[in-house]
Amino acid sequence: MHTDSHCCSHRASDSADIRRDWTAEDAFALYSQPFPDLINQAQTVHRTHFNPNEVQRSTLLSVKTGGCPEDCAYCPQSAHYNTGLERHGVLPKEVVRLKAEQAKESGSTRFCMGAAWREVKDGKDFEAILDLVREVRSVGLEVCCTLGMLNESQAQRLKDAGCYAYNHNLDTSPEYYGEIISTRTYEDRLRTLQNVRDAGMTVCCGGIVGMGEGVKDRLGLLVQLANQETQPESVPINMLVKVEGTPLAKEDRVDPFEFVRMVATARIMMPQSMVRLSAGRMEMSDEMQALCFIAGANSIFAGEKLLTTQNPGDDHDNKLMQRLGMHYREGKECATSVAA
Ligand code: SAM
Ligand code: DTB
Ligand code: SF4
Repeated sequence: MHTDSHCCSHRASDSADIRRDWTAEDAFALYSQPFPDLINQAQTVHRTHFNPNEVQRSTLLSVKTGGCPEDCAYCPQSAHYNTGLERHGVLPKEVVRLKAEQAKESGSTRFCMGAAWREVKDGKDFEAILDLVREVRSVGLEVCCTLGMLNESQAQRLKDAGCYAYNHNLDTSPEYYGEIISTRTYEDRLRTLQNVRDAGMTVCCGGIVGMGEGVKDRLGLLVQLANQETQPESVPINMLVKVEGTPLAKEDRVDPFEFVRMVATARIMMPQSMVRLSAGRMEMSDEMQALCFIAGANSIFAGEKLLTTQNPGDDHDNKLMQRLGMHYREGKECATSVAA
């Protein structure tokens, strides 16, 4: 039976069924099973740890948009590509508070603030972000930030301001990484993840499917995530949003079954993590999303916008939940359990 103890994407402690010695062969053996066997295994694992009918919601807000010096080939916010995006500096506190209140009102339990930075730099902008973290925390939402690379003291200051989780994706396998990003290394990413852990924040770390990578790279990412000393509490699985002007704008469409296989494999390898069905839902049919939930996805981004691109919105999502007889996770326990 599932337990209800997984408030706010947080687990109290790892249990014995968490393996951290996955090999590429193990992952491939899971992934390549006959589809019904794979789904059955993933759903069985899912039911052991979670309510299979429940989905948690997070709301994203881009608090600093565009003009990023990194060259991530998928990203509309990179200054290396002309995507026609309107840039803005760190948003005022009043604007962010209003968005956070609306997010809470609509049923989100987590509010994730993103900045198009390569790394956090000490100074005015970081002080403004710390202020935003305190403000959103005071609304009674779990706060998550995604700001690029962080050093140890910056991670500690974020944590002390009330930031609960930090999103920092590995995106793909170490082998394929250089095809997608040249301005930073896999090791840079791992170092920030360690700083986040050491500061006591929870880790949100996942990747993107559909960037021209092979199955080996997708599974290489999952092996990296699952073999970490502590598995990430949240694992966002994004399907590439193809944005005009980026080098990946013309990539082939991902086979929906391949994507569902990826979700199911993530669920089996990281049994206690929240698996978040992240970017790309505009291109997914309701049936494909339902398959992802059955395969163990138990979180989504809510609202009409991700950071800069479109997302299905509450009306659509609420209808889907209703048709599936599923429900959203309530946020009440959350606000008390993460009191700063
Ligand atoms: N600049 C910070 C960083 O890179 O960590 C934070 C913001 S960045 C936009 C957050 C994540 O969004 C990226 O790591 C990537 O996985 C995801 N992302 C960005 N553009 C995407 C796209 N077009 N499709 C799918 N996921 C995307
Ligand atoms: C994640 O893995 N996906 C979210 C969140 N973490 C920050 C971001 C998706 C961004 C999609 C492109 C955009 O809207 O700019
Ligand atoms: Fe986009 Fe983040 Fe890469 Fe900057 S670092 S280009 S915001 S994904």
